[in-house]
Amino acid sequence: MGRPRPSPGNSGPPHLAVVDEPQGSSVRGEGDRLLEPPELLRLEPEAADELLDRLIATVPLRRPFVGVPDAPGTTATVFGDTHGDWRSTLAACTRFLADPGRSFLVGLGDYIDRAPADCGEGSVANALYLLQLAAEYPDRVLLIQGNHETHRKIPVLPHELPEEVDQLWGPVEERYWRLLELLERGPLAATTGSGAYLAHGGFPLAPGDVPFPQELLAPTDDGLAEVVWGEPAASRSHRGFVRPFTEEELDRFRRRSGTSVFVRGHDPDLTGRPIYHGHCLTLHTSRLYERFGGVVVARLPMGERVEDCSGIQIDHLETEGRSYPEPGG
Ligand SMILES: [Mn+2]
Repeated sequence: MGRPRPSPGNSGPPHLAVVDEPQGSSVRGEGDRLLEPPELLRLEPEAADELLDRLIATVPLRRPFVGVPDAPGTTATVFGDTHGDWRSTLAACTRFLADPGRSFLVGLGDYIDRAPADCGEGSVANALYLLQLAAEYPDRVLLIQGNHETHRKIPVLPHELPEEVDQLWGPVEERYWRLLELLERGPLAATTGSGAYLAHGGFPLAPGDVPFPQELLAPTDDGLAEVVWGEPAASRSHRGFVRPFTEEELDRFRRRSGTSVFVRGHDPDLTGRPIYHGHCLTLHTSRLYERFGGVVVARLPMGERVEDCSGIQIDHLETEGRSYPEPGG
């Protein structure tokens, strides 16, 4: 355990605030350890407040766009929407934790809301578990925001996080706001030196003359919506909130961003199915949607260049097709 890092502060909207660059130090104090989801669900209100205090002091505040440089010999475990299914999150994180020095963990957003019954207040447990990892491994873990994390900017339904917080620790609204603020510290999008663009839904459709990556570092309201709510025209689950992107638009975005493949979440019906000639891959990592394509994560090379989805391995997690006893039951 090292010296605790200074708080990134909260003087403005997280997306606009100055980033606290990761320093790589361990952030837990003496006796602190990674709390597993079942333990998180048993925390007393005071202990929950202490954990939130610690996370607020230590979870890195990212810029809206993060470029992860080449990291030869490493891979990233990339997971899609977990929606409170912390049992699947644990299975994904186990792969990362097996060798954190030579791997990365990237979440594509939507960590909360719609939790399975066998996960209890799963949004809270899932979020707090992942945030602990983001604090512990600041140079290895990225929690990209989905359209459920940007609820304050663009309201989403269902949004069950506030009720879950009340259910666990009583009606103290402050805890919900603190937890949501922590989830807002993740970037909206990232690229890897190996050629992947990572975001929850899409990319800015009309950046005009704004050069990459400025379109993501300071997104317009439309650009933000297109990144977190974006969907390909090839998806059957059109929410219609933003105009779906075409293959030609993705090709243009790939050229201007210097990336070759887009890895995203958001649309269950496309789970594990490459589209647009192998240049767009959608992941879901929740049992809620497993009927569409399973509970999957991707192994993304972080060193050698990936030209399309054929360079990315898709793994089905052991939670697929399973149900578990309800926690505390
Ligand atoms: Mn989504």
